[in-house]
Amino acid sequence: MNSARLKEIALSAGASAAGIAPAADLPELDRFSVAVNAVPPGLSYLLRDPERRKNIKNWYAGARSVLVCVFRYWSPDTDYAAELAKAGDPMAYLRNTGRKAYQPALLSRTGAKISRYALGRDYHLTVKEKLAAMLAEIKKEKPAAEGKLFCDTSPVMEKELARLAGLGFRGKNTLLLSKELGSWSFIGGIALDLEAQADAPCGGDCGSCDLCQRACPTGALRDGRLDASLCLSYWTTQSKQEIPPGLAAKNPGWAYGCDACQEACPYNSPK
Ligand code: B12
Repeated sequence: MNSARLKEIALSAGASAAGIAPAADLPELDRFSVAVNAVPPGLSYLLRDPERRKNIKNWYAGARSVLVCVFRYWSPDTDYAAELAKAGDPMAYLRNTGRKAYQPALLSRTGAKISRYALGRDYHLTVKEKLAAMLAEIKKEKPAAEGKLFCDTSPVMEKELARLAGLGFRGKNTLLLSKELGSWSFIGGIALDLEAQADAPCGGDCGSCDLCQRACPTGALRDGRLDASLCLSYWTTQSKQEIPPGLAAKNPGWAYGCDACQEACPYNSPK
C-alpha cells in the first residue's frame, strides 16, 4: 500500500506523527543486547526470549511493514502544577484511574508528584483505540489486509522501530526524541502484512548535551543506557519490592513515574 496514504490514515486517526519501518532485523540488537542493561526483578520479562525482540516477524510472522506512530501526551506549554492539582488527591486519583502505585507511602507525602504520562486516561486504551481505527480504515481500502497492534505491552522494540520509521532519534535518556515534538509522546503501531516503502531512519543524537543524565536524581542514566534498578519510574510503577532507603532519600517527590530526565531536555521546553 502507498506509504503516504498509510501515514495520512494514521494522522487522521489521531497520531501526532507517523512513519514506516521495515519488518526486518533490528541492527541495534546486534550491537547492544537487552541483557547488558541492568534488569531488576520487576522487568525480568525483558530477558525472556531476547531473540524474539530482534525482528517483529518473530511476533507477527505475517509482517511486511510496520506503521509506527507517536501520540503526543503533553505540550511544553501545559502547566504541570495546575494539571496535578486538577487530579486531586494522588492516591484516590490513581485508584480511580485503575493504576497501581508500588510505593504507596510516597503518595501521602505533601507534594507527591504523578508523572505527566499518567495524568489522563490510560494510554494503553487510548492509543489502541486509535490504532484499531487506523486498521479499520486500512481494511476499507484493502479488505484482505491484516495487522497486529502494539503499544507498550508486546515484545516489540518500539523506540528503535520509531527511530527507523524516521520519527526521532534516541536520546541519552534512552527515549525517542523528536526535534519537532520532543519526547512527551507515546509510541504505538501496527505490524502490517502489506508491503510499504519504509521511511529513512532518523539520524542525529544529543551531541554534547547531557542535561538528562545530570538531572536524574539517582544517576540512573549513563552512556545512552538506563540502569532500571536505579530508575524512580521503575520503583514507583513496576517494583513489588520496597524502594531501598538510599534511593528513597534521593527522590524529589515522584510517587508514580518520574519525569526528571524529560523535564531537563531542551527539546521539551516551550519554543
Ligand atoms: C521496560 C520499559 C520501561 C522500564 C525500563 C526503561 C528502559 N529504558 O528500558 C521502566 C519501567 C524503567 C520504564 C520507564 C519509563 N518509560 Co517505559 N517502557 C518500557 C518498555 C515496555 C520496554 C523498553 C525496553 O525494551 N527496554 C529494554 C532496554 C534494554 O531497551 P532500551 O532502553 O531500548 O536499551 C537500548 C539502549 O540502551 C541501547 N543502547 C545501548 N547503549 C547505547 C548507547 C547510545 C548512545 C544509544 C543511543 C543507545 C544505546 O541498546 C539497548 C538495547 O537495545 C517500552 C515499550 C516497548 N515495548 O518498547 C516502554 C517505553 C519505552 N516507556 C515509555 C515511557 C513513556 C516511559 C517513562 C517516560 C514513564 C515515566 N514518565 O515514568 C519512563 C522513562 C524512563 C527512561 N528514561 O527510560 C515509552 C517511551 C516513549 C518515548 N518517547 O520514547 C515506551 C515506548 C512505551 C510507549 N509505548 O509509549 N519503561
